[in-house]
Amino acid sequence: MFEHFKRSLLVVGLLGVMVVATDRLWAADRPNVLYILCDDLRPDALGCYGSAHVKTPNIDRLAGEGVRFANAFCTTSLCSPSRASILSGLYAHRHGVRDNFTELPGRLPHWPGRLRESGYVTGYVGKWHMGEDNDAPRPGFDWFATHKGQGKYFDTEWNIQGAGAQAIPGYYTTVVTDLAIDWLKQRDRSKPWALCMGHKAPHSFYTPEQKYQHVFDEVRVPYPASAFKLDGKPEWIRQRLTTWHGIYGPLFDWRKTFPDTRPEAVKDFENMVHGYWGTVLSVDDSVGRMLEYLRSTGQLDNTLVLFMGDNGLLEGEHGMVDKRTAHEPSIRIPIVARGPGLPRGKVVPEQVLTIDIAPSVLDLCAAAPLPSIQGRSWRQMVNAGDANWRKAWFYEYNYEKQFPYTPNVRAIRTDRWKLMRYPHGDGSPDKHLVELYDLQKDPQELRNLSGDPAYASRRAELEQQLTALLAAEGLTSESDRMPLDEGIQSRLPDQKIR
Ligand SMILES: [Ca+2]
Repeated sequence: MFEHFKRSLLVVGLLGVMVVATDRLWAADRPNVLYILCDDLRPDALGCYGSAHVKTPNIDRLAGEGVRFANAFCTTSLCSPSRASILSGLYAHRHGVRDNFTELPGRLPHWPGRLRESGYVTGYVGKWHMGEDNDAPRPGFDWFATHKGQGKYFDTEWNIQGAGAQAIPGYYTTVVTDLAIDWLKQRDRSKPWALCMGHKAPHSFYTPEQKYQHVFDEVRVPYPASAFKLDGKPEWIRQRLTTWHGIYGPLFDWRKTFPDTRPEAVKDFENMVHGYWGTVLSVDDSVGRMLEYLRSTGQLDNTLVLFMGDNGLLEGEHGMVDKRTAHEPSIRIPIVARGPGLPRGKVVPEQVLTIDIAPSVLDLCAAAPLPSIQGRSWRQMVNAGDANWRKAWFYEYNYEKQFPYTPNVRAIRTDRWKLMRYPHGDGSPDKHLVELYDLQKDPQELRNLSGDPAYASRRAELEQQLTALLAAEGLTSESDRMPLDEGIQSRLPDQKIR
């Protein structure tokens, strides 16, 4: 009897060693992955990126204990195309999601799917936003919880694992966090996990939680100076001022009577920005809850936590709201990462892109890379530097008939310069003025140098470099297809796609 008990103890002991060994294996080169995606989050709405007003202690802590990318960009500043780029490592012209109504192709390889093939259990919870009317589970995930379209800040109808839409009462950011933690509690514990959280916040229409509705009441928010410095800029920027995407327009419904160019109408703009900031406070609470869950379950240090936004957002700069253009506020995104394989407390100045996320995550998790993608892993660059890291890249956006407020855009951004072209779409010469900025001397893009003879050779050089970058990806004036630019229109977008 006693011998049997001793043998049992030995077996239990051995099992214990095996479990510990498996845990150690994950900790060494198979970290868990918590990926947190925000919608339309400007870096400067976070404390760690310099916000004077929005307090985000949890996201700041993540940055302080990990890596903060100071120059991170999206390759197309539009929700669905950018989300598809983050997942696949491809530009929009390759993955094919060119507007907000196109489904991610089911057979397109993406990084969570590749992690699943390499032995991870994978989950997705939150806003997916590729394929507007589809809330069904997508390929590559063991567990999938989403909703149709944009979701709502309150009482969204969730479809969990394809069980059918059912409203869950409460604030979106809180509910998505509850669902995420519930899944982590009941997941398959025999494997490392990768969980993607898609926040709705801080996407318009900006509705903060009740407790954060009045936090910024005393903060005055004027239109930015660049809104009044439009001399030397293309005419379409002036035409945009009074549209759905201009500062004198409806401001996503914050302004009831429009266009309104009166100085006192800035109050509507201020209210809009206050609302936007308020939604970010709840995101920070969510990050805090997730980090505390990981810490309290002993998983914080073997989990790669990656926090980012899908695209930038114009908040009055150049008289614009929304995104889509290649101006700095439209293309800048926050990326903060913490975990195994990454330094602590480092700020990375190199230019990194949405398309780098897939190869970087797979690299950090020792999973096989995705074939023939366009992004690059920054793991080595972040840790040891990389003299060959990119110094220039191109940006692409295609004119949308449903949102006729931005022309076709092909732009190049180097470490110092930016040149934006607005192709007409039929191969004929560009009809809009080119924009050229010296980002070192003029980071706010106030002075368009494209017509200045002193910069003629710089302009020619950047135009050639842009053509070469596009050609390297197979995009020539014949093969780079885009819609015909039908000009800036004053009509509002259809009610159901706002
Ligand atoms: Ca977005």
